[in-house]
Amino acid sequence: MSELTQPLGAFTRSVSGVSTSGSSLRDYWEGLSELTMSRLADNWEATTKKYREGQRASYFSAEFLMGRALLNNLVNLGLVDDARKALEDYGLNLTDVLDEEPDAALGNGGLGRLAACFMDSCATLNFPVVGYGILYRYGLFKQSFVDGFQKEEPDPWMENGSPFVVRRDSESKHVKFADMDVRAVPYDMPITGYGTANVNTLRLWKAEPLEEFDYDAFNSQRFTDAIVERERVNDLCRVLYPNDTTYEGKVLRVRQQYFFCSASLQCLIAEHKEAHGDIRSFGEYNSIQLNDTHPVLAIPELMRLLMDEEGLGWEDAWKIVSQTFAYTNHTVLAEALETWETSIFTKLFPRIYDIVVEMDRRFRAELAEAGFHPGKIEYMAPLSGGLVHMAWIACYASFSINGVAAIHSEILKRDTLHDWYDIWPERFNNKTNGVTPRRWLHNCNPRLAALLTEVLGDDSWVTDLDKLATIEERGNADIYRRLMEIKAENKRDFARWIKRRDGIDIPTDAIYDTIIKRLHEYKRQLMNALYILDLYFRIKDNPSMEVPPRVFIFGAKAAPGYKRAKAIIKFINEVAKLVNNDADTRGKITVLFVENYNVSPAEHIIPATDISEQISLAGKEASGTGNMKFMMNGALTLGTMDGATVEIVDAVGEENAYIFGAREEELPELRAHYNPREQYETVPGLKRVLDALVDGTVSDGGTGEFHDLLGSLLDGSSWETPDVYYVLGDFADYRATRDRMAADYANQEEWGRKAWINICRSGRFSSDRTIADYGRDIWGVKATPIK
Ligand code: 6GP
Repeated sequence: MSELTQPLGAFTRSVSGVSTSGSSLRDYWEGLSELTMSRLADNWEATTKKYREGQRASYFSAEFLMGRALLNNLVNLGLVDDARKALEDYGLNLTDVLDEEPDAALGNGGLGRLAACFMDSCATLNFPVVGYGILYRYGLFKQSFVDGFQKEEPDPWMENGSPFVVRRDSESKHVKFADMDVRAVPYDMPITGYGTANVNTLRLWKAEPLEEFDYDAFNSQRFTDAIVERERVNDLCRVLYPNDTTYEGKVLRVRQQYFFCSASLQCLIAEHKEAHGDIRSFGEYNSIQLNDTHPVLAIPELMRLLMDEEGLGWEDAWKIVSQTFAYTNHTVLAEALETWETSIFTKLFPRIYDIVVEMDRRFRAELAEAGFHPGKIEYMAPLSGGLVHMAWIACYASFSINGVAAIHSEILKRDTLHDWYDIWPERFNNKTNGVTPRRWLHNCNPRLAALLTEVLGDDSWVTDLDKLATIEERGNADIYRRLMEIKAENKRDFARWIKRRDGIDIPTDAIYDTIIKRLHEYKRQLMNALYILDLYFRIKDNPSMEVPPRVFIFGAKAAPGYKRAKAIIKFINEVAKLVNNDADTRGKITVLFVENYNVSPAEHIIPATDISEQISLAGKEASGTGNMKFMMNGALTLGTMDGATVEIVDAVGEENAYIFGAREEELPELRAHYNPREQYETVPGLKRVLDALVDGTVSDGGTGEFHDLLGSLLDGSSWETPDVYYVLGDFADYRATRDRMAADYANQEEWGRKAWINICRSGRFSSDRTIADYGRDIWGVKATPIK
């Protein structure tokens, strides 16, 4: 009997309220989760106490795409084997129980998942860093396909509470808007690290009415008024906005941003005063990292708190503010630089608006004094054209401004934030993203993890991924063969998983070629689908054509209001229907669009993948982090020179990756002479697949969406140049490179060798490296182990 059998039974009975024999899998999940929480409680408290004493950092983010917590915590606490045995004693298996956990999908994509990897690394490095965000009731929508179209449904991820969040009533704060007062209640999530006793905190705020009911209204029969008011407050945290680049529901969005920034700052100020007495030293002890512009309201809010609540003057407050904030930009897409109508500010928080006005006045004066051109000042000012420019406020107030991959940081300096770079070059720096090797290698790919541990002789790579570089030279034919065998077993696991989840059969003896990321035109999932359709036609032309069997895997959500992205989803599903059901291609090429893509599906897909598609138009993908996860798991990259893929290629060498397409620096010249109609006429295969959009080969269900897709590629419109993302321009090279890559797969030993090199050189893409860089260069924090 496992040491955990008795306590597991007790916790399960207590959550289910019945005997263990009557408990459901879900009850066991909850029981095991509660048990896990009980094991980390003391260290969590000790860590929280200890961090309050010294230099610390806070990570402000509107999104944390955490995924599941239980396995991660069991691994970190060293409890996996005990838990497995304890469950066996009740006739259950761990995998089934883990599968009961809903994903905490409190983020859209890259930026939110990055925040989650950062939390993991901060804990593992014993860094005094707390994450602050919002406890959304509904995470990113649940996606299903109905007749190939994306349908969205709410994702209530913790309707009955969650064992991994702890409500801390006593630390509630009061957040005031001009039109409502709310109570901000913190819900804390423990963040365990690997190989450490430290337990860090992610603090998520929930909005509640100050009083459950307005009793006057209630008693005077205005019952509905009381309810309405209550619901207005509850609306605040109801839903995560399902957009990662543009925003809707503006007023509510701004309200959410202010809400969590204000509550978090109040909390930091109170803690600072308790530890150090004097508010004036706040900036010396605190750094706040702004995860894109969503938390930028923290800047005027900290000014307000320092002046109105702490009694400082503008200069003193500004000095603290400019010691405190650091800003990370996550995209160069122009539509993502948030601006808000000033009317939203005056309506929600006139005092914050006043502060922004004063910030604007001072900024303009400073620049005028320094002799800047009035036109430039007008462009850069926090307030202009009736809008508040959040990114400009961030650049003005922050001591550090960083991009998330080398090429991206260069583009920021050259284009997006060029004017700021001119004035404050010393603020700019690069922090190439990373991913946690715990979740994305050790936990999701146990077979590969075991091989790495065996070859290295210990598992120190789990917290020091650079160690893998030392075993590269031990690669040999036997290792490459074992690597390919592990991949094959992972494919069989994946096939079983998708069969069980969605009832879909896929071949396992095939190349798995994957694109998983938000659906966006710049990421060019459309180019991928066009290739598949072209390959389909080529096989139809010549049914005896020798092709290695391939499974093309897609996973993507489209923002509900992003029509063209949804049209691309429908198109991919149509291509899947065509290809999967044709006798000439069945078994040779299979298209699988994994519904409701999320963190947990990624953990199954990535270890099984051979080819990592990173095919954005060069210059558009800030970094990408999926590219790193694939590399660590031995997939080879098929990609453009974009984002962090550039650095992956730098690490492994062009000969160990498949690179195609226009380079970012070539594009202006190429664009100047670009004519997509000419591509359509001359590039082999292109005319046929583009015609297929509208000639009845595939159907958009009478919506006209495929006509629009075709039009966007060939003709553009009055507001859009044709083929903005150069799909037809890069197609020929993509096709040739992808064909070559598939052919190369036949040489398994050589493929295994390349995969090995990719794995062994993935060290610099560990988020431990990234966080060590942030800690040293920006936050000035040190490892603070409690033991
Ligand atoms: C994403 C970027 O698109 C992606 O390239 C990057 O890897 C990721 O951030 C993490 O840095 N951006 C977002 O998710 C976003 O919402 C506003 O940008």
